[in-house]
Amino acid sequence: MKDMKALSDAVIKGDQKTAVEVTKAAIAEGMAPERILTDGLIAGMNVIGVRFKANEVYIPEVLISARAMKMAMEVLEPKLVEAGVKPFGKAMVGTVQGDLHDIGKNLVVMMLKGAGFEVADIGVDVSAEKFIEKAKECKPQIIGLSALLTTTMPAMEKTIRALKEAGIAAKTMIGGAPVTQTYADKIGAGGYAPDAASAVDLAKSLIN
Ligand code: B12
Repeated sequence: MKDMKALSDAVIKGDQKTAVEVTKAAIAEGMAPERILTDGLIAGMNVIGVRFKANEVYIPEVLISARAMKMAMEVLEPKLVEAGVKPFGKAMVGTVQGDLHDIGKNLVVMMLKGAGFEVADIGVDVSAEKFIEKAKECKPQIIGLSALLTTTMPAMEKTIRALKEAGIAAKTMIGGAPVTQTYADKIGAGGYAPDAASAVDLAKSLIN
């Protein structure tokens, strides 16, 4: 049986080729897709999340690891669907209206996927109306809002208010360089996280 440590190590190192090869070999050997996902891919991304929070690795390493995970997921995903494996939770993430910054938002999306969430990335410059429309379509448990400009922070408040008024039951979480816990409390967001790894912990705590 393929050793899942080899897969998690490949994700940690960002070694796409090995990650894909080990995933294919494990599937060929009949290993349960859920085990490949949990003990291999998610385990590797968890390590990256912990190191990122501790400033032991930086954005480029996270992106490279996420890319290796993504390539292996392309091989594994049909098997997970066949096996009826349910995602850990459903999230939707977007950058609010007027704001085009997406590097941080993309990292949050990648880390959530790495933690086993099914994630709808609804892009940048997303109006409150579009958040509502997409939430009705995707039915997420968690909605993440990102803003990098002080001038677009009020769009977070507007969006959260509009989501509540539209009866969307999902929990909201916000983030981005100018955002704080105090601001999250002020606008009635479900939570705030300072980085992508903490966003995963927050999303998990919000759905539990
Ligand atoms: C890259 C960048 C750009 C790129 C964006 C490219 C892209 N595809 O994203 C470009 C060149 C397009 C750009 C444009 C502008 N920018 Co700019 N930009 C930056 C810069 C240098 C880096 C931002 C970044 O990507 N950081 C790295 C990521 C990983 O960090 P992050 O976004 O904070 O995300 C982390 C956390 O915040 C958190 N997080 C993020 N989102 C979320 C969401 C959730 C739900 C959660 C839980 C967590 C979370 O997790 C992430 C990962 O750990 C910053 C300066 C800086 N050092 O922050 C300025 C900065 C944000 N920009 C600024 C400005 C002013 C602009 C412009 C107005 C410039 C202009 N005059 O045209 C335009 C605005 C365009 C627009 N309408 O959005 C200012 C904002 C000042 C302010 N106080 O509002 C900054 C701070 C630069 C400065 N010092 O003046 N920018």
